[in-house]
Order: sequence, then structure tokens, then C-alpha cells
Amino acid sequence: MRLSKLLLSTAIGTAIAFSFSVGESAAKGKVNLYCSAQEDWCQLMAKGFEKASGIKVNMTRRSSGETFAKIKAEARNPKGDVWWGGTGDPHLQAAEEGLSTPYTSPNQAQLQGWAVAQSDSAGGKTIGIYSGALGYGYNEDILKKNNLPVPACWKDLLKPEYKGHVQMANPNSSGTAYTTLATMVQLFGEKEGFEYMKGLHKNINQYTKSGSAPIKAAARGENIIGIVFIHDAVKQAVKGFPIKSVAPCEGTGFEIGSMSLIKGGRNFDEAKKFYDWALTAETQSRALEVNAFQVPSNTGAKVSPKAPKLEEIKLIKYDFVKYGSSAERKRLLKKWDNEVKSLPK
Ligand code: S7P
Repeated sequence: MRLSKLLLSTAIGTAIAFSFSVGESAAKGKVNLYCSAQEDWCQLMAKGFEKASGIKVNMTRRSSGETFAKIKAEARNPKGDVWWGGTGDPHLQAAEEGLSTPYTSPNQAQLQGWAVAQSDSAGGKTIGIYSGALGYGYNEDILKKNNLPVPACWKDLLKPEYKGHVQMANPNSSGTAYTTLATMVQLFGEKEGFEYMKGLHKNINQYTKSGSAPIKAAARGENIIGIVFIHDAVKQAVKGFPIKSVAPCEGTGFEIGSMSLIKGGRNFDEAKKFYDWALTAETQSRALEVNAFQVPSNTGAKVSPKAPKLEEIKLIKYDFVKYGSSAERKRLLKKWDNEVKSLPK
């Protein structure tokens, strides 16, 4: 296709994608949104779409692994229409297990290559909406009060002096924690990666359900170190809590936060409208209103200067196809349950 023709078709596509938002306050319909980002961002997305489209949004917020399990349990009688947010691995697993539907948005041309690659690897059944690096954060005040050293690496978290001071989520329910497990396996190799998780287990005070809970607990002074996405630690610091974030010295994994249309969803047309709207630069720029500092997938969306700079972080070559596959995710979670979670502290 010649460039002028390509630009024309992109412009027409974008116009179609936006047409519903203009003067459609009278539009009817509803969409059931399953949301796996932070509660405040989920609320903003739900209200923002209602305002832009006139379509009613019923939003339910759950962690990534929990949402995957819910969609799977409801497969014969789907109750959700669109799954927005959460780490990409369970979205890929949903695609492989036939729980989501392929769709190509007219706005796809505006996205970063990594967002489209996520879609391509799943036959168009999911798409990248943001990206962010894994790391950890700590409460600087309590760390000092306890005379603890400042950690800088993953291996630092194994030190006996941190016993009872580290928190992470359970990788079965949380996408953040599954990313942690898959990162250790890729960074250190499977044998050493599991030894690392076993060593870490000795220092863990609690496995939470939600991925960002450990850093929220640190912000409240109820925990010292939380293994989370770095943007979730920055969010607490921006709120004024004494939280410092760490991009571990050995290197680290990252997520491609994703969105999928749920197969058999009863409000498919409304779900597609939400999907198109969620990919626009304008919608993605609104993340900054709730201090969500992930890297947006739309190339035109605003990025805050406070956001972690992925190009300055030593990122591993995270294999999303392998670690988002149904067999590998199930295998690693079972192994973690059997060999790590069951160990005494
Ligand atoms: O919105 C922040 C964020 O960290 O939450 C998502 C996360 O998967 C949801 O929490 P769980 O770890 O409990 O699943 C991330 O995708 C996102 O960056």
C-alpha cells in the first residue's frame, strides 16, 4: 500500500474509532469490565468510558491470576466482556486456552512495537496497554530505625537480617508475583531460581493476594521491603510516603500489561468500543491522574518525568511466549506451591 493510502486508511480507522464518543451521550448498552490494575485506575477507566460513550460500565477489580481463574471458571457462561490491565502472562494463557477473542483495533497502528508483538504472539487475542519493570521498594525510615543495610540487589533480600521484613504476593493470585517467580527462573536458571525463592521464603513475613499490597503496607509502616513493580513503589513515594525504589543490580524482568476481549461476552460491540477507547493516547495519558507510572503503549500518550525509565534499567529478555504459556505457568505455580510455599520459615 502506498504511504498516502496507508495514512488515509489509518485516519478513517481512527475517525471510526472515535465517532462513538462524539455526541453519543444517549447511547445505550453496558459493558462488564474485569480490571486488574490498581483500584483507582480501574475506577477512572470505568467512569471515563461511561462519560465518553454513554455506555454503562460494571467494573470488578481483581488481581491478574484471580481474574484469569474467574474467566476460566465462567467459560461456559461468561459474565465479563473485557479484561483490562494486569500482567500479560495470564492474558496469554487465556488466549491459548480459548478464553478470549481475536480483535484488531483501528487504533493498533498507534501502538509501540512491544504491544503489537504481544498481540501477534497470541493470534490477536490480547494486546499490550502498558509496560513496567519489576523491582522492590523499601520504607527508608523504618529501615534506618532497624539499622538495616540499604538493599540494592535481588540477592541482598536473602540476608538473614531482613528476616520477617520482606513481603511479596502469592504468584497464584498475583501477576506481579508470578512475574517475580518467572524472572528468577530466567535470571538465575531454574535450579538456582528456585533456590533463590526458597531462601527468600525464609525472610517473607506474608504472601499477600494483591501484587501492590506489600508496598502499600511498607508505606503504612507495617512492612519494610515490598517486591513490586517499580512504578507501584514510585506511586507511594509520590503520595509522600518515605518509600525508595530499587532496580536490582543483577537485572530484572518486566511486564506487558494487557487487555483482552472475553470469548462469549454478551456485550461484544460495547466491549470493542471500550477496547478502541482504551488504546487512544488521550485515554492512556489519563493514567497520570492516578499516579499510574507505567509506560503507555500508545506512542502519543503522555509519560511523567517521575516514571521509572525502562531504558536505564537492566532488563532481562523476558520470554513472554514461554512464561505466558498455559503449561509453563501451571508447572511453575505448582512447583512453587510444592517446593517453596510449603516450607517452614
Ligand atoms: O496497576 C499496577 C499494577 O502493578 O497492577 C497490575 C497487577 O498485575 C495487578 O496486581 P496483581 O499483581 O495483584 O495481579 C500490574 O499489571 C500493574 O502494573
